Amino acid sequence: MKVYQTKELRNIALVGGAKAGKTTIAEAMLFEGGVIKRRGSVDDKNSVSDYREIELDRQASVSSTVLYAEHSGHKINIIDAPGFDDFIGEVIAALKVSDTAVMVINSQNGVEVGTEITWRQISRLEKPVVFIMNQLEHEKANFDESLRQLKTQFGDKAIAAQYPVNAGLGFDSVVDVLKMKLYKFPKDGGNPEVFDIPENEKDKAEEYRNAIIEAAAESEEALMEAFFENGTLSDEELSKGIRQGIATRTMFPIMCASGKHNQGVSRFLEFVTENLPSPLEVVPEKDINGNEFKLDEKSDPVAFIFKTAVEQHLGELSFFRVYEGIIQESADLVNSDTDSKERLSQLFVVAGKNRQKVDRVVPGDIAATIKLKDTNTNDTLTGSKNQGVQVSPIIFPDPKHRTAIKAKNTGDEEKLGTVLREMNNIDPTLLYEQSKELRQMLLSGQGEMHLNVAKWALENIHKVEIEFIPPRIPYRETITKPSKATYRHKKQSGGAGQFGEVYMMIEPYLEGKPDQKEFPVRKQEVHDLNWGGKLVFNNCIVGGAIDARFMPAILKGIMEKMEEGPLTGSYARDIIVNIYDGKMHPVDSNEISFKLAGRHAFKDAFKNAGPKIMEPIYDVEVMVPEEKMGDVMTDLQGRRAIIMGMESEGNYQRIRAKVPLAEMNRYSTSLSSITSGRATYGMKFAEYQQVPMDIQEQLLRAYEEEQKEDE
Ligand SMILES: Nc1nc2c(ncn2[C@@H]2O[C@H](COP(=O)(O)OP(=O)(O)O)[C@@H](O)[C@H]2O)c(=O)[nH]1
Ligand SMILES: [Mg+2]
Repeated sequence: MKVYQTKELRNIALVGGAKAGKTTIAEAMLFEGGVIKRRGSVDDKNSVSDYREIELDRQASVSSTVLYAEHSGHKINIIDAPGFDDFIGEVIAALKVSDTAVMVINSQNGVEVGTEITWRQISRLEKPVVFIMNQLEHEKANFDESLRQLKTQFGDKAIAAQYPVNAGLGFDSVVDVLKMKLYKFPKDGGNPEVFDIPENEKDKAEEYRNAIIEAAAESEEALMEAFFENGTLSDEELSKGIRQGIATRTMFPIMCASGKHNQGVSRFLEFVTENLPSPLEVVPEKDINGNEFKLDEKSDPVAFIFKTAVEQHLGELSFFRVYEGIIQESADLVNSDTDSKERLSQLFVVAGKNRQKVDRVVPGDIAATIKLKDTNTNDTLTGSKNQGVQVSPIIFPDPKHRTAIKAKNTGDEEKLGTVLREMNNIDPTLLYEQSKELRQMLLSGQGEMHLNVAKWALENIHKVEIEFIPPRIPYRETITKPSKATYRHKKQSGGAGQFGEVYMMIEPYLEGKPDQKEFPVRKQEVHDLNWGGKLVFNNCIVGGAIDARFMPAILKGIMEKMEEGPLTGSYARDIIVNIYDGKMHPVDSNEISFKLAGRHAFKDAFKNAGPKIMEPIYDVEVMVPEEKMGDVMTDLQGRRAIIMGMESEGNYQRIRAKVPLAEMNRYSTSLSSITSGRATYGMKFAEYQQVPMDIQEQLLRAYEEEQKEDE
């Protein structure tokens, strides 16, 4: 393959709602761009992009696919991203290394949930945008309404560069107001015939052209002046203005297509090469210290891994974009994140499962390599002079959906852990953790579909049968008032006996609370508990009633009970223990005896100290379309939420609430059904709070049942 220079590259991400036709358009681009000889389709399960088994099964993209096309001396790198919100991590990674987001709109539906969700990510990353209005040959295609929705949602920066003359059944022509020509597409795609604009379309074409000229003029002072002077722009000025306007996000041009019939796609490729910014013309990427990358070929190499995939018969494939220097085949680089040395023994340009070897990759280009030892997504590889430089990382979203997961066959448990670790390397938004506290393995991701896809892969690819079960809630136990207890451990059977007796007073721990006065504290230990909160252990013994050497054993006994709280077996926290008296036996007293005495005294004292169960409360933030706000609020209130605030943001309301974790099980699923998938949310641990009395009763009963079953 020809080696292209940086200025001959275009990096685009195909994004937008599910089923808009991104993968279909990608296929047509590859066909028009000379990469494939035969155009496959999603429906026939033979597209280049949706080739993974799971994608054939679901007939939808679940991860992004890196592709390319060649067109009039340019290489266009295309990342076809999935549309469902569950796979937003893939979208974010694709946008990160792309210079322009190509947002595909289904002209039957206009702005959809997926459009809005993707838009938020594009805006956050401040990426240039162009739209493709797709499916224009569909009988329900409605260009004008879709255009109106784009303008309402994204402002007048969304501006038509083409419009269809005959959208709907029989669609075959568009007026292109950049070229001021009519393009007529053959029934099944290929090169269009180009005509002068017919008389009856002239006024409309002029109107659209003037609008886009005006928008282009706004991208630069000099163009604005030329526009005021001449009332228009020359073709050359217009072309420059559009490139700049796109690069600086002062305009979002709209192009037309029917991906399915390969209509409009070759013209779109031409538009990409002529009007989209090259990697040199967009806001430069930065390292973590804010230094900009210059895409200089002579510089020491810097490459960023934005995606990792496992390919059959090949192993791990690492996709990277180059930000400085030229990467040669067999380059020896260093991973800035792990300091590991890596050799890039082979370099590939990739189109789905097809790969072609190349021997160098220039700045701005995207390629892949295999067999890296210790490099994952979000790592930077550099030459020795740039060692330590890190490209600012992709910020993946926090998990939104969590479940406990269990291997159906206990023998598979270890394998499950290994496989999940591999899966996390490939998909950083899929997280798992072995929770010691909950005695469960937890799997979290972006939504139910995301986790179901993971389940599919576990069962069908890795052959581990699994089951999803509700995660336990990490309750905490504490006390609300002081209480005393004594316990004598005594055992005399045969040989050496056991004896230990402990007098204990416990009280709630509160920050800054002075010591109790009843028993002067002689020695104090403050323990920060691993699970949050404190245990203060006061030795108040006078006259040597218990030897100091037994105190650690007493503490150990208490700690054991703190780890498995008396109420529900959850961790206990925020307690002060005062050991104020006791008894020893000259022969029979030993550590074991005092440990047991400490443990039992603590348990008894705890039960009379107004014990309370505390539950984790999360800060939840929901972004919901205005008209669904009421329904979402009602649902939240049913979940014991306390609403903390509401702010409007465009057509959306941002609701902030504090909600008990116990009430958030499967929230993503129900929010999605309440709002037809139009809302998003995030949640973060906030604090522990006491559970209401009735719920405490339920939990106590449930624990009792569980204990009985275990016996
Ligand atoms: N009528 C019509 N259907 C299309 C068009 N483009 C895609 N489709 C169909 O829409 C469905 C989803 O297409 P796909 O490319 O997988 O969409 P993606 O989810 O955006 O990647 C498939 O059944 C396609 O055949 C189009 O231009 N016209
Ligand atoms: Mg797709």
